[in-house]
Amino acid sequence: MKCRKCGTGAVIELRRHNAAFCAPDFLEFFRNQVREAIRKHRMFTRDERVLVAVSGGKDSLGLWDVLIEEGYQTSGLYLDLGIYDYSVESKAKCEAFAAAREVPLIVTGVADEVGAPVPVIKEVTRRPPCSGCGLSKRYLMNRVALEHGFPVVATGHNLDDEAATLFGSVMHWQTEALPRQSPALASTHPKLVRRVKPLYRLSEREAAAYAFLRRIDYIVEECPFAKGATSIMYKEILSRMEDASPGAKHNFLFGFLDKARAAFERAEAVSLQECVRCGQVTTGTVCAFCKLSDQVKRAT
Ligand code: Q46
Ligand code: ZN
Repeated sequence: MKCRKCGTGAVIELRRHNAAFCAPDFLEFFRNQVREAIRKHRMFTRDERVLVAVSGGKDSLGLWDVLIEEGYQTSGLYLDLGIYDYSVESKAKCEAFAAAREVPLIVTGVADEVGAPVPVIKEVTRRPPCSGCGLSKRYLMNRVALEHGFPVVATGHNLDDEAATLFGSVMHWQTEALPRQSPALASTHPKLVRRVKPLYRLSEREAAAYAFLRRIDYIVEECPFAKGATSIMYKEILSRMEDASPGAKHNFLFGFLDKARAAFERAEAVSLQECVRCGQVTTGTVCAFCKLSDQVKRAT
């Protein structure tokens, strides 16, 4: 196997691109895909400060690494979910990464903000852990960005994540979720920051290879609550399709983005208000996050 660029021995084959690369040329390919994502969706400029949401995993730390190398003004945001050893270890990985590169890292504890860590929220609400966790993460990312003056939050979602989310939304015909499936969500209210996913063109395997070749020390274990999540099942199904037909994930996601997404955009815009309690954006009177923390406080 020879590198497509320079002809020396390749370390990785990308069947989807019908190509193989040596280590330096793979790293350049990876960075090029990120550059293309940022350019195509006008994610952010060099004058803007970017808040990178990091979990300690290969995707988000890999993304942060690329953005630092590219000279963007970044800070990391680690949300401490309070999920046993997993959170202790993933926080340590983020802190070590930030310290080694001398970049700022903001740490916010879900337990401090909601009143309890994710495992307790799960008990109190009697709902799947990812429900309260996801809600808290989306809310806190936006609020922390606003409080610190960041116009945009970048997350490490990759092609596999995005294809699996799309698959889930299509399986259940969640037509309200489909227009929000995008590599870049604009700010639709002064209190909503932009949300972007610069790794959406890169697969999970490519993100793992990047982190490995860059010697990034990331947490390999998944969140203990990820086991049995339907998104994992969707990823497995899509990976089987990818094995049989390289490019299947890419075609599924990019076909939707290019050809179908616009058809699901709702004509009537939802009216956004500010939560009477916390001032963050909501469609009701009190936001879902304030309702969740009320429920947690009553029960604990
Ligand atoms: S949502 Fe669910 Fe994740 Fe939260 S509870 Fe764990 S698996 S961390 S991406
Ligand atoms: Zn609120």
